[in-house]
Amino acid sequence: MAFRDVLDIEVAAGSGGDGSMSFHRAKYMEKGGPDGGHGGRGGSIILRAIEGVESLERLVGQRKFKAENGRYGEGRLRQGADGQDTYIEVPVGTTAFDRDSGKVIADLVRVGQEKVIAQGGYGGRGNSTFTSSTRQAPRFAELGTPGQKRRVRLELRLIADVGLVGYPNAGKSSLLAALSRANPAIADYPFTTLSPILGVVESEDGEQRFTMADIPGIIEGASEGKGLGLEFLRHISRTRLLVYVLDVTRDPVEELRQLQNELRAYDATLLDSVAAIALNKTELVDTDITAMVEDELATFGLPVLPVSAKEGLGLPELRDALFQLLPDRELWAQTHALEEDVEDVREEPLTLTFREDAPERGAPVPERVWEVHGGGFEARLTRFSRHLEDAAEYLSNLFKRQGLYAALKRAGAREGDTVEIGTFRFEYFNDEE
Ligand SMILES: Nc1nc2c(ncn2[C@@H]2O[C@H](COP(=O)(O)OP(=O)(O)OP(=O)(O)O)[C@@H](O)[C@H]2O)c(=O)[nH]1
Ligand SMILES: [Mg+2]
Repeated sequence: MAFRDVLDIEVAAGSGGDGSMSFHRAKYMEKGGPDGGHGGRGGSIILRAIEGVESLERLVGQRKFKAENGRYGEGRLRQGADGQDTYIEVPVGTTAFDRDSGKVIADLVRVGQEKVIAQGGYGGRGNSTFTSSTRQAPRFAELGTPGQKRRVRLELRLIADVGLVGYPNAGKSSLLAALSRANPAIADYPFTTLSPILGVVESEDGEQRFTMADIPGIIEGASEGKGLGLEFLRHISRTRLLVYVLDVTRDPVEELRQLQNELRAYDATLLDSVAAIALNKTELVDTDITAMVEDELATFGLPVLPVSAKEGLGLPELRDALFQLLPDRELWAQTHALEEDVEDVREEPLTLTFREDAPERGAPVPERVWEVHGGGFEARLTRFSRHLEDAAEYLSNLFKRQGLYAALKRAGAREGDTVEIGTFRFEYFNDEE
């Protein structure tokens, strides 16, 4: 199975069902009361993190996800059924971005974690809701609202505690194999590792463990696309500890300098990570050579651990050092949490625009008109677009309660002025004076 760590999908939540406009009917009864039920809620699209799927590959083939619409309400106060939610199962470590805004909308770091990425619409209320002492037979009901639609990018970042970085052939995979039960391909040609591999490293007493990620080798110029490029650095962008793996027989100081340059080009904050150096293949050189290289590497200010993945030298010391150095998960999370987009549906602020329309034929004065935008009033209207005329009185009372009349008054509206919201027009009055 190919390893896939980025996938673009489209999601559409279900619409809410419309409320019903209905009147009770019974034998021997002329006309009963309103009994239109509410529409059901639209289904949402929910991401759920599951274990053990290392790649997004499973999802390929399905790029569009839709959730069920809510059913409409019916007479006899029957409420429409809610639409079913649609779950998309993704590997732990998946981050979802809104492709249009670029914002992070979900960041799943624990198995079982769920996040709604497209909200289902609301069901409309049936006409039975809108009765009042003066309105006993409302001939209107509310429409459901549309479900949220989004273009989403899913990105998988392995959630490993420790990340191995180094030039090709430095022995990263050999180290992972020596420290864990993982079984990565190991060979003496560059770019043996083509996709990230995870292993679990246990402490000697078996009490503690951390996960370690082995990623493809990085070379000078990777930031310009040389070798396999830097894309795989995404998977170590969230590790708490970086281990630079260097081959003592090459030029470790120069290689580390170049590695850090490439990391900096990808994401400069990577260089702030807690890090250590595993100086590998030390069985191939004299101990004084290793000691000399260790001295030279001291200028980087990082702990240096001489090892031989092949011969098993220095491995217990390396492992113990990594357990010691690994930053506390909770503390780390506090400073590295991705910002989540809180999905509050922000209403546009209310604006009132005044204009004078030319007087109608025969009328003595121009018509004074107030255009209303924002404040949620237009959205409210569209929910009654089917029975706008019948709902007019209800709506103008509602808008009054919601402060529209007060705002108009402050802006200088006079009795008899026309208020215009989209295509809906009504006369302004102020019965409180
Ligand atoms: N002599 C010696 N050879 C080693 C040691 N560690 C790894 N090797 C050899 O170095 C070669 C590369 O090892 P890998 O573990 O595949 O290296 P890598 O860093 O994962 O390489 P890429 O996946 O290509 O980036 C293999 O032939 C290993 O057997 C060591 O400690 N001593
Ligand atoms: Mg490898």
